[in-house]
Amino acid sequence: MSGRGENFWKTKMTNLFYLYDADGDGSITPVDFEILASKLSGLVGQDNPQHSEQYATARKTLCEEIMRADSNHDGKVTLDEWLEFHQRLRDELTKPDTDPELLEQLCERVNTTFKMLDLNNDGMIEKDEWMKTCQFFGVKTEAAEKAFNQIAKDGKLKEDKAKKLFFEYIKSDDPDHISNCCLCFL
Ligand SMILES: [Ca+2]
Ligand SMILES: [Ca+2]
Repeated sequence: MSGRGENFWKTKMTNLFYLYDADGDGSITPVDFEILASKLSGLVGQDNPQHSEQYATARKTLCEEIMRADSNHDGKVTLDEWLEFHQRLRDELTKPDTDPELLEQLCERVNTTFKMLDLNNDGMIEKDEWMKTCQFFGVKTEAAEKAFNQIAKDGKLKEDKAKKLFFEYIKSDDPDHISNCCLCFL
């Protein structure tokens, strides 16, 4: 892998780390998920109790999946642990015989984030949900719109497509790869 691509990948994963570190204390802990989830739920709207319950479950699952990166089990994911964890994921995804258990975990993670955005449960993310989330994560409107038009079909992003993009995102060290616009559901 070239030095430039490697740097790009590392920067990308570092930025993702800081998105999850919602309280800005330099590590990812379960507290960060509470903060993120409550901010996000305010954004997409939480008007019915069934949604709130699904949301709480999704938050818990996502937290468990991400906390797998805590290799020394001290309850915190540091940036080093985070980078090591994703490096391992990337290596596995690049192999022709990816470890099925790991693949299952990754699917769980992307399904969960997807569901958090898909509040009406129709298996798709619509443009307004996408735009709001992008805005929340500081993606510029123009970039968010362009990205959505590239990855969505008939104005909707489907779950299977999101999964593929997510796997590409973990692997890709190419700044121009389309998956790099998908930051907001990772
Ligand atoms: Ca934190
Ligand atoms: Ca740790």
